Amino acid sequence: MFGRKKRAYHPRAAVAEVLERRLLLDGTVTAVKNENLDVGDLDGGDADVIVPAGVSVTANQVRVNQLTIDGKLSINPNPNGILDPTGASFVNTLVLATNSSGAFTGTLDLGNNVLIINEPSEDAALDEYNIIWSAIQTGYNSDWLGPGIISSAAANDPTDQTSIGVAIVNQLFGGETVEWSGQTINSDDIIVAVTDAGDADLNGVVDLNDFDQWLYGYTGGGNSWAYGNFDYNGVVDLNDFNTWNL
Ligand SMILES: [Ca+2]
Ligand SMILES: [Ca+2]
Repeated sequence: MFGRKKRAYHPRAAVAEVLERRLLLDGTVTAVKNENLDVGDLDGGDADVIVPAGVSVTANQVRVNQLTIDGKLSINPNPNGILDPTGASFVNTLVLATNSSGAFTGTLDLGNNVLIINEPSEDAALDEYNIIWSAIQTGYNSDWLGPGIISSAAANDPTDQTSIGVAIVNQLFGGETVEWSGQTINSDDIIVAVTDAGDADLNGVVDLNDFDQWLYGYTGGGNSWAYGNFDYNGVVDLNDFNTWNL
């Protein structure tokens, strides 16, 4: 479940750092109401972070155990571009709040960055993947304005050539443990990446390998992003091909 190396974690330093930025740390990190609170590098180790409703927080990246969002969390744009590991966030659990109808109320803006979610098993990965898919679908259908999982980089791209891809690692790399965006990740982990529309295999470029992935989906292989479903509907079809061909 934890494919990457254990990170050094210094609780006292983290407390001082967090308090300085007007967050509270008492087992969980809870943002107080403060518009556009920028917390910089939010490397909380094993801590949990909660962004309550009505609160907006920005960070360079978020590396914590559980991340719960009812308000809005935005990852600052990474100046080195899409798929640079500098802005990579990783969590063990992501919870985007929903209302009583099941609609997402929380918003996660990935900017132009990536998110890795550690999963302990294949079943857990599938359950979480379906939720993440729904959250990105909600974001996509809002023109990336939210709620759900969105990308301000995609929203601000006048050519519509920026999107958010998602895959379980085993959809792209089989059962291998791989290095991806600077992290060692396992086959059950989930990767979410702001990348070029049509980048099925999430390597940051759109090429014939992505066409092959689309063709696999088009001929019945599956309807995930990794198999060419780039518009988050139920099917892989020529609209998705046209996205690849942008
Ligand atoms: Ca690609
Ligand atoms: Ca589609």
